[in-house]
Amino acid sequence: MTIVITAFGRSPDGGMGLARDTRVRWALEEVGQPYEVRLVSVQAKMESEHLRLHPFGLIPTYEEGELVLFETGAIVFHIAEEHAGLFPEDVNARARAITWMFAALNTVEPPILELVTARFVEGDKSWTQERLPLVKDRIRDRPVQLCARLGDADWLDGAFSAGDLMMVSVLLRLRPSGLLDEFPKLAAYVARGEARPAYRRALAAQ
Ligand SMILES: N[C@@H](CCC(=O)N[C@@H](CS)C(=O)NCC(=O)O)C(=O)O
Repeated sequence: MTIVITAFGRSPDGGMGLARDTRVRWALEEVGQPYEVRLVSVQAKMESEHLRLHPFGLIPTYEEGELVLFETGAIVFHIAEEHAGLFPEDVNARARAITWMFAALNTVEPPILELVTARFVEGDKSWTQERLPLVKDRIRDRPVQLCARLGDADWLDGAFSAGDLMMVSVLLRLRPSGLLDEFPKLAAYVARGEARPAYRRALAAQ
């Protein structure tokens, strides 16, 4: 069954792989599933045709026959459940991989998104320069803790999993601010993710 995802025709980051369709493309590449892409514009995503797929008018969406999904966490979870390669076979290891997916999306990503908002949405406000250092300090706690957990390992819990795919995708959003490079161990972890052939194919397609 053909898999169709949506993405922006013109990505706001100019192709740095930060738009969230990259996560989905990466997951599909890791498990070797071909897919098609339907490009949507910023206007079209708020029209009824797209809102039928995504109630909040965002990208990406995922269609596979009758199944329509939104939210990258749910989409990558589904891909990992359906195809070998992103979840370990051991039940406990699989549960831990899912835990890392949630940690990436619920614990690590929110303060990073706050920085994106502070820089790009509120960047012209008089109080932004005063606020930015506070926002950055709130972000730093998580990378420090992640570095401690990662230690000298390549991946968060044994072999590469959907947990790493999501964590690397989230951490990539730190790079434009220079914050990622403050944590060489984490920067190396992200670089290992980016070096994976599946990621390179996903980025090239995006
Ligand atoms: N939590 C959602 C977030 C989706 C999201 O914010 N997508 C962005 C593109 S990366 C978007 O559509 N932005 C357009 C907008 O905010 O209007 C997910 O992980 O899928």
